[in-house]
Amino acid sequence: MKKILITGALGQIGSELVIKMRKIYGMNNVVATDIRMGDDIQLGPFEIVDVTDPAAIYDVAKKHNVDTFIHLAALLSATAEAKPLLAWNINMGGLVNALEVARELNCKFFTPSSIGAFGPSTPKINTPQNTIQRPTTMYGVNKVSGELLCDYYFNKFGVDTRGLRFPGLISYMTPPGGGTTDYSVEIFYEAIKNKAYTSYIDKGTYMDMMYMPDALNAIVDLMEADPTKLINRNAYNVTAMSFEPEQIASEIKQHIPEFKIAYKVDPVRQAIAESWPESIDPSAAKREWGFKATFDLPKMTEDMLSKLAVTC
Ligand code: VAH
Repeated sequence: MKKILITGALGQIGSELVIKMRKIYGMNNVVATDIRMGDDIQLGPFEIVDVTDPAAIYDVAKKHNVDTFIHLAALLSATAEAKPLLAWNINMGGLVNALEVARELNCKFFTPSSIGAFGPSTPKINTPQNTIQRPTTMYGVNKVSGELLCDYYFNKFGVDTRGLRFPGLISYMTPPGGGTTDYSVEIFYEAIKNKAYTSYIDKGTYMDMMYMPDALNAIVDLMEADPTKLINRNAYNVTAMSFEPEQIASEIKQHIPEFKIAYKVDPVRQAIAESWPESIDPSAAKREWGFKATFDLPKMTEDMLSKLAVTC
């Protein structure tokens, strides 16, 4: 029976992944951990863990006898750019601590990379699985380093490491925090509440995006995949759509005709967005483990607005 430990369990991905994995593998077989106490997530095993404390991670993983380690705890791009040294300590210190525990306890291991692992010199359209990676943000440096560190732990120590380069993730259950792509979530909440949104990302700025249900399925499918088929194991490009603010606004207007978008560009997050690809190529993920996204922009917009209309 799988016994899974998830760090960053109160974050945008973690809070939904805990629920999904508990439905699949059993309530008591998924141990949620974060730096602070959660609330309803405590329906199952929950532990406070500071990922920069290697003993804390080891003790919890040993106590619960986990065999699968999902490491999500990290600072996202905008926060990392504001606090680069803290980001290095958490994103890299936490990752190496988690990898060491996975090595010592022989755990299968997952951690996400990001389209942030690419930089201005990366081909922007249909970005290949293997290409130039010279990111200009601390978050990007963390993600490229993380990909290479996970490759190292696989090649040197035989740790079964796996990872995905996520695009911006959109969810109605947990608001994002500190990301550059957060506008694509905020716009839905504001559309419901105020029928208007002021975007900090400029019109015409394309970024890859994916609806959270597709992201969660991708994690489960990759972790269940046949390891002999995994060539790019730690950094699969995955995406469902690429859009710019005017396009998501136009889709929302199909449901809320009076919705209005305005712009007050944040130069820091705009510069980060412009350093990333416009659209990445997910063909390696499709070929090696059958990646498939099911939500495009119209289908996601309809689902987001209908779900938020109930919760907001
Ligand atoms: C961020 N949501 O904006 C994250 C993600 C591709 C973007 O890594 O930092």
